[in-house]
Amino acid sequence: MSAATATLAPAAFLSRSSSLLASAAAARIRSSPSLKSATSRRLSRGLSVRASSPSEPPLEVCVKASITVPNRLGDCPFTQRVLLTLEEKHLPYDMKYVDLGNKPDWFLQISPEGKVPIIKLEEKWIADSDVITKSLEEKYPVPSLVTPPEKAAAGSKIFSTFIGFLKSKDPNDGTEQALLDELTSFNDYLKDNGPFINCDKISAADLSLGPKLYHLEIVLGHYKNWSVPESLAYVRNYMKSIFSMDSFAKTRALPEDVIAGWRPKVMG
Ligand SMILES: N[C@@H](CCC(=O)N[C@@H](CS)C(=O)NCC(=O)O)C(=O)O
Repeated sequence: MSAATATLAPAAFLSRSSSLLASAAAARIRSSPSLKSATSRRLSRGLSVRASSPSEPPLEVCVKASITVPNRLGDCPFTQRVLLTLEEKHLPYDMKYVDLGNKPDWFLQISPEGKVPIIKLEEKWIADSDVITKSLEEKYPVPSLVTPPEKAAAGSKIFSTFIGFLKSKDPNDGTEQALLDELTSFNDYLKDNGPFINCDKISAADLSLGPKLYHLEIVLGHYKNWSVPESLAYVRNYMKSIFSMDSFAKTRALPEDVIAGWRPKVMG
């Protein structure tokens, strides 16, 4: 496999400092999340027990490559969801950057639909962030990221209404209002149940929604000079909290990639 790879391992496996190692075969970056997030998370969620053994090899994940910087993670919210899940479960992983504009043969052989993310679990490549995150939860149940089923739909229509508004060329077609309605309903939900979807516990639904809200903020700001209204303070605080998590900072795309990635949808 000729893809550039980046190995990321959790703090407990590595020292606090990050180091850049280059090899002739691949650019291999080892870094660690700060101890701060793991410690504060442990304090707020109780004692966490590692489900994987430190001797287990890193999990292989195919991710979208950046189109603006070589050998860097690109702008796929579904990929970030999977990486956030790995980070929050303290599982080491190896990223293989895939140029989606020119998909290599090795990738098409393991991902017949040609989509990222895909992950190798028990020698089998698994596609789709829904399936992947469920499989990770089953195989590595501790720490649990399960969202209680009755809460799992909170905020789930924001992404589709965001895309509707982004693509719209008619300011009076109701797409902005549709997005505002969904954001308002999520704001009300957070007011009663927050600060996260499952009270004070980060869970799978936040790890799915967070990257989508990150795209929303960057793309609507850039293409429509639009931002989440200040009156929706619970949503704005939610976004701020999620975007400032160490795991989020470590797995987020560059704003330039997010803007470039959505350009065809805006222009199309
Ligand atoms: N439902 C899939 C969606 C994955 C997806 O659409 N990935 C995009 C990148 S963000 C992709 O690989 N697109 C490549 C293509 O369609 O050619 C998931 O949740 O993983």
